Amino acid sequence: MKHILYFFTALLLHSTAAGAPPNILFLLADDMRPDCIAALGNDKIETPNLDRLVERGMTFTRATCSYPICVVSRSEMLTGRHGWENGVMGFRGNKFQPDITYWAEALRDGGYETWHVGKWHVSGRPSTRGYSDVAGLFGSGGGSFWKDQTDWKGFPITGYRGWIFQTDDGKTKFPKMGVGVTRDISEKFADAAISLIEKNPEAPWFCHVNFTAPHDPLFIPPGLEGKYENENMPLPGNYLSVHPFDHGNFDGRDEALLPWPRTREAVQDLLRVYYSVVDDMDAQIGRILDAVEKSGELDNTIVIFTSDHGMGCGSHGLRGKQNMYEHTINVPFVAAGPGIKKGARTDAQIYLRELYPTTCELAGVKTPASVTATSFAPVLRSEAKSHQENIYGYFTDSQRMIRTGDGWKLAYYPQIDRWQLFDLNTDPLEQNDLSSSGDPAHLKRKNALKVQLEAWRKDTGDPLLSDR
Ligand SMILES: [Ca+2]
Repeated sequence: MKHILYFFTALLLHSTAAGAPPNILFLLADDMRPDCIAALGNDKIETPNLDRLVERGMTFTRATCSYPICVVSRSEMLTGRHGWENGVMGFRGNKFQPDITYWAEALRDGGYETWHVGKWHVSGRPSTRGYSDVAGLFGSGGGSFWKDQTDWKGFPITGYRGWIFQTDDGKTKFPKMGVGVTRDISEKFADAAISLIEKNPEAPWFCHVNFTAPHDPLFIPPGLEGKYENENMPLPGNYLSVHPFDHGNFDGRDEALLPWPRTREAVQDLLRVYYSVVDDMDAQIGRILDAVEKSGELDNTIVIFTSDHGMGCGSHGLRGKQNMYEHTINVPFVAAGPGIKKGARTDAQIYLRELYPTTCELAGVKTPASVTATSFAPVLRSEAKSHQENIYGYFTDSQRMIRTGDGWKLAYYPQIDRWQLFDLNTDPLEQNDLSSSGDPAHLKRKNALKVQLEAWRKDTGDPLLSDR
């Protein structure tokens, strides 16, 4: 029956698409900086499986998350809408607006099997957001099984407290698989993804795998003890012990994970464990890719690897996300598969929420009317070199940002009326704020970007403007 249904759906929706619709394997890291893939220039970390993906596909060096916390970034991806448009904005509202067609719903309605694996961090359940099957679902609700835990350095855990593996309806919990993040959790997510891929259905599939790595709490994964040493961990080029001003999150949860000031030793020790967790996730991604290959579907599968946002890890004196700097607003982003050029790099500016219409286009599935994001499939097909002229970022009421295609960035901190202007072409690490340099050319640039940022905020309905 399933195949008959698929046949008719396929006739309706794929009649103009060339060849069989591709499977889509979406691998999402959690809080991973964009500079943690060996093949992209980090010789202190080992990521052989992501390296192979880089060789097989296209790397985006300016893929961005728009809003650097988990829930908002993921909600943008699932809806193909900006947070101010979908209702989940991390402040002043965290409820999806009605009449939204979700990413997996669109693909399911287009004839796809839609699978969810791993962390569930948005409202509803996978089955109410369009996923036809789940495995290794990890979500909140295990409080009664929770026992106090500390991370690798003995710090009491604040992230994923009482999260637990469970069924889609949340009624059955699996405490034996661990409560909260465990040392081998990436392996469990990979096991679950493999169990779905091995079903090898006739219909094309969309497999959405949400890892928790390398989000805190951090522990050295099994088998990696001693692999990374503190003294070999280079400090980020823009390391500072303290951020020069309160960017609006000094008292946030993430920033409490590392004492102020951030010492060199503490940052090195953090990176040692953070790299270990990325290394382990890479190995688990390798296992998932092996399973796709074994199923005979690798050549017809689009593999996308990215993260929901980046992370401070000592850059600019910040431990956490919740900032507009490149290490955090940017994400690692690699896509490989049919029609995508091998070993390609692009600096085209894209948003994570654009994955939704992009995958619909690649799958030959109609993009629903509720989606406002734009497909960057032309870039993936090497038909276009650029995409978004400007990228805009936001965080609560405290940060707004514009980054232009020619490499200028203006950040605004409304609560303290402070500006930062960076020329990313000459200052990619954002160490030289030009906003009050006294150079008339910089002032002219700043004013031009201010006008564009203000216009964007007005057009998209920045809730902060309604306070005026
Ligand atoms: Ca995250």
